[in-house]
Amino acid sequence: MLSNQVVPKRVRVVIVGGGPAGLLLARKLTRDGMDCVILERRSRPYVLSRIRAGVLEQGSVDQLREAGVSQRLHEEGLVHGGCLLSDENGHFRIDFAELVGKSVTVYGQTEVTRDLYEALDSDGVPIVHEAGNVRLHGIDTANPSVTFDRGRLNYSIACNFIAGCDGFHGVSRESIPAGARKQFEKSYPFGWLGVLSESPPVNDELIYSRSGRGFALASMRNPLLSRYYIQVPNSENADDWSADRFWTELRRRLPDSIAECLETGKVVEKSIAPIRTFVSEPMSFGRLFLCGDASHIVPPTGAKGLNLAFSDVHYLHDALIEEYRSGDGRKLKCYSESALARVWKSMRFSLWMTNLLHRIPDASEFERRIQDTEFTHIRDTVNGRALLAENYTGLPY
Ligand code: RFL
Ligand code: PHB
Repeated sequence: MLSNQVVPKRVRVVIVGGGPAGLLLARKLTRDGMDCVILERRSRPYVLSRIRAGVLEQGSVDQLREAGVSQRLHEEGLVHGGCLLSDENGHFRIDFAELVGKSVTVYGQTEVTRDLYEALDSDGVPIVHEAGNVRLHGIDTANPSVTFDRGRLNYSIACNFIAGCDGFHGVSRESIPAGARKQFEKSYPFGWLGVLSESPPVNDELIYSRSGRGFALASMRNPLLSRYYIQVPNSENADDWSADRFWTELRRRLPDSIAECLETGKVVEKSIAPIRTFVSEPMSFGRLFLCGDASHIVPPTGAKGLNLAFSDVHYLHDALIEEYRSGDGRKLKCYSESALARVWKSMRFSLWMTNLLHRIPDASEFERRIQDTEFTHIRDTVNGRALLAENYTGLPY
C-alpha cells in the first residue's frame, strides 16, 4: 500500500518488482542515499503469503546483516553445518563446517520478505502495490521512465536507472529488444510437489533423498514447521494429492530409519513447482539492469534461486553506488558480465545436483549406472563431498 506517500515524479532508480531482489536493492540504495521507488504488481498480503525458498548462503546472510535487516534472522534462523544425502543404501552427511568451514542458514523467503518490508516502511521508501500495466520507456536513452496504472489513475516516473526485479513473468526482460537478447532454456518432465506441514522436522538437518521412486527433500522452516518435497511428473495435479497419499509416498522415498521418525501434521500449503532452467543474456541494456529471476531460473535442487538474486543485487548496488558517488560508470558497464559469471556457476551446480538426485525418466541403464557411480563417488571421497559443500554453501562474490 502507498500509505501516506504520493507517487514521486522523479527518482534515481525505479525498481520494478517487490520480491526479495527488489526489496533488498531498495534497502541498500536507500541506506546509501539513493532515492528509489518500488512498483509491485501484487498486493502486499499476496507477496507476504508466498512460500518459496528456505536456505540462505552465508553471503546472503551477510548482505542482510549489512543492510540492517538481520535481527530476526539471527534470532530465529537455523544455522546448519551440514546436510544429509541418502539413497536406498543408507545416508551420509556432507559436513560443510569441516569440509569448507562454512554453513547455511535456514530462514524462509517469506520471513526475509517481511523483514525487508518492515525496514523499507521505516525508511519511508515508496512501495506501490497493485501497480498494473507497468511499461518501461527510453531504456537506451539518458532519460528513461516507467509508466503504470493504479486503480483508474495513470502515473509516469522519470529516472536515471531502472532495476528489473520482476521475476520470470515480469515485463522488464521483455523490454529488451529480442534481437539484443540471447536465451537459454531447458525444461524437465517433472516438478516438485511441496508441502508445508505443522509438524517438527524429521531431522535437524536437510535430507536430499534419491530413490527408485523419485527424489524427495526433507526441509524445514522452524522447529515446529516442516517443508517436504517429492518429485512428480509434470502431468500431476496437486489437488489429487491428499495428505495421506503425500505422506505415504514421502516415507517410501526416505531411508527406513528416517521414515520411521517422520511425524506428520496439518498441511498448511501444497503446490507443484516446475523444474526449469533459463538464462537471458545480457543482464543489462542501456539504463535497464535485470536482477534475479527476471534474468535466470535455476532448478531448486541446489537452493540457489534466492541466493543468486541476492548476489545480483550485490553487484548492481555496488555499481550504482560507484556511479552515484563518483560518476564512474565502469562497474555498471561490467554489471552483466560480473553477475552472469556467478549465475553460470550456480546454474552448473543446480543442474548437477538435479541430475544426481532425481529419477530421470527414459534414462538408459548406462546413464543410471553413471548416476549411481557419481553418488557413490561423492559419498566415498573427501573431494567429492567438498565440491558439493563449496557450491552449496555459496561461491564467493
Ligand atoms: P520474485 O520472488 O519472483 O519476485 C518478483 C516480483 O515481481 C513482481 N512482478 C511485477 N511487478 C510489477 N510489474 C510486473 N509486470 C511484475 N511482474 C512480476 C512479482 O509479483 C514479484 O513480487 O523474484 P526475485 O526477487 O528475483 O527472487 C527470486 C526468488 O524468489 C527465487 O529465485 C527463489 O524462490 C527460488 N527458490 C529457492 N531459492 C533459494 O535460494 N533457496 C531455496 O531453498 C529455494 N527454494 C525456490 C525454492 C523456488 C521455488 N519455487 C516456487 C519455484 C523452492 C521452490 C519450490
Ligand atoms: C526449502 O526449504 O524450501 C528448500 C530447501 C532446499 C532446497 C530447495 C527448497 O534445495
